[in-house]
Amino acid sequence: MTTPHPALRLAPEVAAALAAGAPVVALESTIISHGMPYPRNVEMAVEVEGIIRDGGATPATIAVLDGVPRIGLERDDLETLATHPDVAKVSLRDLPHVIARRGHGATTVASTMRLAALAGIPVFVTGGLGGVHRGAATTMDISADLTELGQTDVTVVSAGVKSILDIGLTLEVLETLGVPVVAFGADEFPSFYSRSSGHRAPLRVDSVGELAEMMRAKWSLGLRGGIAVANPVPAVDEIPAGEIDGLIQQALAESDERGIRGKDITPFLLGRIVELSGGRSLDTNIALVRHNARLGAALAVAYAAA
Ligand code: PSU
Ligand code: MN
Repeated sequence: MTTPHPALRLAPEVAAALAAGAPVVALESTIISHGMPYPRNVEMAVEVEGIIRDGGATPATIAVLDGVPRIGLERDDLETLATHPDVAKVSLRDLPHVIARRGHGATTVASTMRLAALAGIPVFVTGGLGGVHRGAATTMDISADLTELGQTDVTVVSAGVKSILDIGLTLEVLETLGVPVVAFGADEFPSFYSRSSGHRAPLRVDSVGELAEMMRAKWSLGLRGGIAVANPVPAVDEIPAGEIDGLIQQALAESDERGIRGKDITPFLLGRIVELSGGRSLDTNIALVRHNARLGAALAVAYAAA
């Protein structure tokens, strides 16, 4: 077991689970503060922690509160993240600043991965990964989620990459960075709201035992970095690509018109897609996070058992 970094504050149950070598699943907080509207965000956060417990693992939602990186939160903390007017979206580059000013920060996939690794947690569940934005050839807008996957030893379970991003280029960058990208139980790489993306998944795995084996194989060889597990949204919950694509195009056009840039782009697009879909995209988003939580808990259990 890795000794958790002393700058982190671990919830007692998370510290106990890690010390015992019991399964723990990390969860991010940008999805709460900047990815979903209140009160569905906090309801989702509480429910997902319950799903992870039911799956036999201890949930550890990660955020920065009053400048302290926290691993495992209380209900009140989740409420703060969902409602406080001044919660920064904190990617890797933002961590020193939010800590220095003793602020609140919701962590993205990149910063959650790093804090999870510093705590000694190898499995992390989220909704969607950041990636290469459309038009990145001129904007150079590529999420730090990708570079973090290239260097930090945490397996991230998501529902793939949204088509607000350039999915093909995202897969190319992950290949360059040496990140195994695995579709779970599918041949096609999923696109978050949809089971399809038009891109074949680089790798396919059908059992959590094999995923756990991959984690061991990768890290025992000293191959640094994460594994991206893409878990397709259940068919009953998906919004077919043909239906969501028009809304995504409209949201992208509006973000261009309004000159939205950088870290504000993803939250803007997600919010607009919820509005334009009449709330349907939010239902799908919550359904896929639940589905990922079940897989992540099973994976954490399988990896801890080995
Ligand atoms: N995709 C979602 N919901 C989210 C995000 C992405 O469906 O909440 C968040 C995640 O925290 C992800 C971040 O790590 O957006 C990526 O932001 P950026 O592109 O600015 O790195
Ligand atoms: Mn960006």
